[in-house]
Amino acid sequence: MLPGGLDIRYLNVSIFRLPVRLFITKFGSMKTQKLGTALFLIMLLAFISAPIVASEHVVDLTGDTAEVKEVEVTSRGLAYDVEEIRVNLGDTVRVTYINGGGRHDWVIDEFEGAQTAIISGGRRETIEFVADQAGEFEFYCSVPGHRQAGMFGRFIVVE
Ligand SMILES: [Cu+2]
Repeated sequence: MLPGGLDIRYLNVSIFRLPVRLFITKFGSMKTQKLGTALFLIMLLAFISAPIVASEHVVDLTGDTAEVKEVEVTSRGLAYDVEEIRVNLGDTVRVTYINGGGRHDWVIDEFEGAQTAIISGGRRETIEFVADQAGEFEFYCSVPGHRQAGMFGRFIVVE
């Protein structure tokens, strides 16, 4: 997903389809048609592989045996570099939020203490909380408009 909820796959379709169609219709000879087909296949491959290239950054701590589960989350612009964090029910989780620029925080509503202050770019803050309920939650930036712009991720507590 891109900021604003735009899916990169749909973006690729619209970017690639039009030039391919123009290319194929503009040049009618066999040679260019073959070239057009090859070009189309190359672009189709790019379209198919795009979701793999843009794979999510998941931090899975469910197999981590440390007493405190530690994770670093950095933001660049209006996005965190981590899209999903997985822990076990009852885990003590230590999150270090590193602000890559702008004014942001890192918050989960459902867990006590799962909230940094709003900090400036270049600063970091470490918080600790207990993941005392199972389920899928969302971490996000509470600065108005940022969550809507894509500054959020999943926090999954496995029972
Ligand atoms: Cu923010």
